[in-house]
Amino acid sequence: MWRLNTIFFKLLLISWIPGDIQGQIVNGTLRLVNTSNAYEGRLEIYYSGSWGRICDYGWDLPSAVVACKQLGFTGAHTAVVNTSPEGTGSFWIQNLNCQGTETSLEDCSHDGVGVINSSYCNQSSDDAGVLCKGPNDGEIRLIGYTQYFGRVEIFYAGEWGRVCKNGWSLNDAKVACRQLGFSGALAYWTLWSARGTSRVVLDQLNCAGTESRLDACTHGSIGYPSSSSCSSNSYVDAGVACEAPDDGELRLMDGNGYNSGRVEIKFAGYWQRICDWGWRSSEAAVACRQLGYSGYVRAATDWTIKGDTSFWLQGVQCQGTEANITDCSNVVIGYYDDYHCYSSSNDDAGVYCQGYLPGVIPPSTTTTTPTTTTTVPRGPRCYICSSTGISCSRSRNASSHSNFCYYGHVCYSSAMAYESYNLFYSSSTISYSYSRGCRLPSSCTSQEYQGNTCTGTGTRRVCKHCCTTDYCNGGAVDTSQTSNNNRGSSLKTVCFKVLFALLFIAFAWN
Ligand SMILES: *[C@@H]1O[C@H](CO)[C@@H](O)[C@H](O)[C@H]1NC(C)=O
Ligand SMILES: *[C@@H]1O[C@H](CO)[C@@H](O)[C@H](O)[C@H]1NC(C)=O
Ligand SMILES: *[C@@H]1O[C@H](CO)[C@@H](O)[C@H](O)[C@H]1NC(C)=O
Ligand SMILES: *[C@@H]1O[C@H](CO)[C@@H](O)[C@H](O)[C@H]1NC(C)=O
Ligand SMILES: *[C@@H]1O[C@H](CO)[C@@H](O)[C@H](O)[C@H]1NC(C)=O
Ligand SMILES: CC(=O)N[C@H]1CO[C@H](CO)[C@@H](O)[C@@H]1O
Repeated sequence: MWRLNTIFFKLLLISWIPGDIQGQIVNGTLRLVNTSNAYEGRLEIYYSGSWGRICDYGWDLPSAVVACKQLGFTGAHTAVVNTSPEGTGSFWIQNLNCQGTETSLEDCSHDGVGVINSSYCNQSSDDAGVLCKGPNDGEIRLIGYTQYFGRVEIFYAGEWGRVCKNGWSLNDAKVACRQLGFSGALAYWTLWSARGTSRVVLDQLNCAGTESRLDACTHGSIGYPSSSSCSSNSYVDAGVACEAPDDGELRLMDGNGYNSGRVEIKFAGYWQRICDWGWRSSEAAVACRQLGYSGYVRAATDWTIKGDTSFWLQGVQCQGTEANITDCSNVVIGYYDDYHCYSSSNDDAGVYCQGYLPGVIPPSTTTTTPTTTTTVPRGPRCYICSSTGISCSRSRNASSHSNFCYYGHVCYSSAMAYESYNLFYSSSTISYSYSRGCRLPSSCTSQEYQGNTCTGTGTRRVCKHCCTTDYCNGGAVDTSQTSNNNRGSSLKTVCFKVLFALLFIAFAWN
């Protein structure tokens, strides 16, 4: 009997939902009209047998909180004015002034039911609306290239929306990355190019940088960003690159597969290019060291095969003794200028490293590319690049980059012509690539500076030259030097076959 009473009492409680007793709607009941989702819309209130509008004159967040709670939500994010689409018919109340603790709107002070001043409540606009709180609000995710690198989306009103770039800064990016569980932010973007198509829900973020979530930062009205700069049809997405455990890793691409290539660097889980602007022997030395080679042969600019991503780095400045590229100065991630680094051009930094990675010996089937040797004429002039087979499609004005002299331009008197051979080994043959141009004496590698340095397997030898005086010496391949085996450590055949297979898998994977 007692139990039955309890159940009956519970049923009674459950059915005691204000506004609907036995199917009859009572004064003060609220409803959301014309909602695009379950959490927001225009408000209507019931009095004397009919639904009417609520005027947005006096409408504020405490009132919206009361309205949302009355509707069964936990609270409100935004008090919406001039709600669209607008309502039709008459307003019931205006000038609501809730404290936020009331249980229904009619408990709040207002000008009286049906008391409407048309100076404030225009029949063809001025509807009050709400965007109420829901579960998972404020969660964020990245849409882009990797889990660390993308444009930011944030969850409100039951769906993922976009974050507008206005006011977006590194501090905001730091908070976003921390909220995602990463240690910090490397860079931020205010013009993410693969823009989102969903609704822009948040803008004017202004984080101090110490918050643990984006929604704890100062921000604009949730769901109602500044209309002038955050149009959903525009490129307005805020983007971030968050710190990843393997930031700064290097790899060689589009080279001989063993010890040469253009250099790519990984940040935010994503491989991108390094621009050759400012790329000299000291940077090449660090890159080769970090990659695990015993040394470097030379730095290369304008790598013939260009990368197809953007650049992560430009103008990095190394002493030459650093362990990692990221230990060098001027490592500014993600920012490069179109003047020095064109994504669509061959502006990739490259290296020719010395030796091979431990245990890696190229198979004897390595293709060799015989190169004709040419005698280098004397004089401080660069060579017309078309004769070297290196693309000359870009004609940069050498005088605007005092440190560099590009192919096809006349050298300054202080620059020197050079001719350089790079060795590609196999167990039975040596092949080499060959390039020439002009550069400042200070950018010759130490080996080049010493003149002829010979390396080889002992059966055939190829040497390279760099100018040691104001003009080049004879550029013919010098076969007179004794050899200096350039291979990595000699391991047993079985061992290196396994390692080579691993290397092959690594390259295929990439
Ligand atoms: C409902 O509100 C109207 C307008 O204020 C009032 O005239 C009417 O008496 C109310 N009805 C009830 C049941 O409170
Ligand atoms: C409506 O508001 C205007 C402006 O505040 C005021 O001048 C006018 O007297 C008000 N009308 C009524 C009927 O209260
Ligand atoms: C109401 O607002 C609309 C649009 O702002 C305007 O065209 C109209 O003249 C206004 N009507 C009154 C009565 O103020
Ligand atoms: C250098 O970078 C590699 C990743 O390429 C990393 O494993 C290593 O710990 C770094 N070394 C130093 C000294 O920072
Ligand atoms: C390079 O630029 C300088 C100054 O802007 C100009 O005087 C010179 O003619 C240019 N040289 C070439 C080869 O375009
Ligand atoms: C309940 C309600 O007001 N529904 C309206 C939603 O908006 C459309 C037009 O936008 C109206 O036709 C409906 O009457």
